[in-house]
Amino acid sequence: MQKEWFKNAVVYQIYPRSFQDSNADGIGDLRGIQQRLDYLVQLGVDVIWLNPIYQSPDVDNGYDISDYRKIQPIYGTMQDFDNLLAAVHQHHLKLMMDLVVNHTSDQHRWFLESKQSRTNPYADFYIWRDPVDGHAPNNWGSAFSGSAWTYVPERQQYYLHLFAREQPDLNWENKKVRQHVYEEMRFWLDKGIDGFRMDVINLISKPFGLPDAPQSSTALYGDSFTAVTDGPRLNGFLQEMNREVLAHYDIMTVGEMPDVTTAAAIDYANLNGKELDMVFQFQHVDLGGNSDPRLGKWNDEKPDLVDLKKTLSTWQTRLANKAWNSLYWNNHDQPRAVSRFGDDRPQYRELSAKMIALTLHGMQGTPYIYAGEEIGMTNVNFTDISEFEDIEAINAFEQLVNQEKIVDATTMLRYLNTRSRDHARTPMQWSDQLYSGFSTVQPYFALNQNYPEINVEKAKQDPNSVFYFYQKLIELRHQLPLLTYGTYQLLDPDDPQIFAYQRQYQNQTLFVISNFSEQTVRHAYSQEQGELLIHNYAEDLGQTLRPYESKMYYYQS
Ligand code: TEU
Ligand code: CA
Repeated sequence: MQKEWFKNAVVYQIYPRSFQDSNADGIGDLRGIQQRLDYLVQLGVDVIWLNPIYQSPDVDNGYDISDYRKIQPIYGTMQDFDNLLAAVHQHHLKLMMDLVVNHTSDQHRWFLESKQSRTNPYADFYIWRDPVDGHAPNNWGSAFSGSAWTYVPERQQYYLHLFAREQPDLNWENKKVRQHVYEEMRFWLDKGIDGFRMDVINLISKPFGLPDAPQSSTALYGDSFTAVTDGPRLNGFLQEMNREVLAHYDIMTVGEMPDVTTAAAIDYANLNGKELDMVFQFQHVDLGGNSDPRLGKWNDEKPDLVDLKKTLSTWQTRLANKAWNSLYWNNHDQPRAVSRFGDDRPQYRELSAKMIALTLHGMQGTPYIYAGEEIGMTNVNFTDISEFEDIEAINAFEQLVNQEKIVDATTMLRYLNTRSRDHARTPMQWSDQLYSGFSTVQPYFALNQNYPEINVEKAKQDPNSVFYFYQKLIELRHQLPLLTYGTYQLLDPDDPQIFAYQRQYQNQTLFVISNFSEQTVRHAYSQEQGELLIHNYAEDLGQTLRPYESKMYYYQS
């Protein structure tokens, strides 16, 4: 019997270092998470996804793992982990861990040995190539700026790193690498965890021959993601991983896949259960761009609503009955949902946070809530590059402003204030106490200074808060099979202000109608016999939608 529980589950993503500090060192930890499980039960979520908590030099906040079987000491001990897992299960929750196996840390013992010579047992665990004309083997660039190749004199060769030089890519063509990875996975699965989120898993199969990537005339390097995404052996690797590991456990899997298309996702998240349960696609979060390709994701544009409607609807309709969608607005790599897709000005923040929540949670797929999204936490307004903590932002500023001089500092700060990952890493806002109840000492990273107004304690005292709206949406997903199994049809695709769609299942129909604008608009979707299930204003005026108003009607014929 094909497991189905992931189709009804709602996932809550916790960025451990920013969630709850329990030992007054200003850094979130495992015991802190355990203290907050009752809160998650009250919200109503089913699964917790933890970003990496393994031993790491923290070059990329834990996405550079130096030992897959040790807990990063700042988060606690393996006993703390075992206690947390037991407590999660006692609260009838599930725990999904982050699997980072496209690369390791350069401090991992496999790499420390691999780089010593061309003949040691780990020599072929990474992607080593001879120089070409004294230079890097091809034109690939790193996602964190600079070349994707670093030279090691001991071997007189370069090694590949699609991310930081401290994150060498594993050689998945080597069967020993795959077997070692499967062993690390079994170590955690045998402890009883309930699934894996798989980091950039569609990058693990590199194109044969490592050919040059497409390179715009003005860019310093080629776009390695374009060259590497969905490589020739990816299906084979995922099917082998499924046969050898995943299929032996009742778990949930989600593959993070930058640049993945619907066609590829239908393969990787196929309902036949032979690969992964679902993928994280990026097409909606990558909307908005600029004329200069050298700037990549850095711009200050809001996504266009018509583009957003078409992108999300395409994923709904093309995967229907073939594969399963994940549903998300943000995560630890994205700016805060209400700032990016809503309107975080005080007069509209809560309304638009509820509106975007309803819009997403009415769709087919597994919803993911990023810690703080459920109380409408917002982006910060950083004023200087020294306030940023993330390697991606710091390196991009250095390369684009100081080295290539493509953009001035003020403009780049505006772009970073729109898209930087740092916005997702400010500590969780629990109360209006000093340090927002996150810690009793200065947190490792800046708190958003609006925490006295935006925090869990305040949200719990307001029946119309974003928190209770999320709680109701989660409850509806658990109650209405239509939300899980219903068909999806976008309505009025070209309307520039309203996002409206219809779900149908047996004799039931659901309408979701959201006004993404600050104008009052009229709509004509409601029918007399419809029941208003959830609504982000106090009262329903029927045929009009006030600024950022959203409603969900339910009909049984
Ligand atoms: O992210 C991969 C990824 O594509 C994002 O980093 C993307 O490049 C950008 O940040 C968002 O547009 C995963 C992890 O989620 C991220 O935190 C890690 O930094 C990265 O892989 C390397 O492990
Ligand atoms: Ca701590």
